[in-house]
Amino acid sequence: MITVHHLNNSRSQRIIWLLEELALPYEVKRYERDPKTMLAPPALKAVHPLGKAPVITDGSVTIAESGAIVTDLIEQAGGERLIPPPGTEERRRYTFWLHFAEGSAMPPLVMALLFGEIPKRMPALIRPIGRMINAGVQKGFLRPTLEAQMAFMQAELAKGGWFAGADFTAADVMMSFPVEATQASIGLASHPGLQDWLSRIHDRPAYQAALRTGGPYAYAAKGEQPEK
Ligand SMILES: N[C@@H](CCC(=O)N[C@@H](CS)C(=O)NCC(=O)O)C(=O)O
Repeated sequence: MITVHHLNNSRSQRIIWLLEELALPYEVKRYERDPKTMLAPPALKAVHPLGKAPVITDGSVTIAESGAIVTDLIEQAGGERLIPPPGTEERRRYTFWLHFAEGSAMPPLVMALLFGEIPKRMPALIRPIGRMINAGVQKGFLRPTLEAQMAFMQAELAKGGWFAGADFTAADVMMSFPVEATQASIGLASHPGLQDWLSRIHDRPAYQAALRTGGPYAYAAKGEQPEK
């Protein structure tokens, strides 16, 4: 039996969702973030040395890293479901988005979060300097990067409706967290194509079932927030 080690409000939500889409048997072990630091509890380090979510275990097998877990689960499900056939343009697109999600889309989102924390954690006297550093990096680098990513993702989705083409695949599952995190960070108001895609994934019965299993998930809000 696959166990998903699930941290609240985290990337492990999409692993529960994928398991629901594939109808593979699994169980969930929940971990709660420290409300102050937002870090995972030490118990997750007992499962995997990095102590981050997601991790899956099954007997003696332990797998960390979302993309590696998604690849393994697709193989376990027979290697044909939610993945385009090898040698096709759709398969190349699938592989691209599977890597893009954590390799390119997430780093600027994490940086935007961390730089936003800098002024909050500085002594009041020098906080204005922290605010200046944050504003400079957000405006000069992070915002343009996020804007370019949103435009690119929307243009690619317009080609077939889903990230790999005309069919929903596990690439859409991988891309859910970056798009949800973009919505939470700067909003998607100027990108209706991304909002539409987000609404379509949120409406999927398997996504809804995963929410019931995974517990409260702050990123599941529909995409109608105004852009910040
Ligand atoms: N690239 C990794 C990122 C893992 C990661 O950073 N997970 C976050 C949750 S979204 C985490 O565990 N954060 C808590 C911590 O760092 O203590 C993946 O996709 O699995």
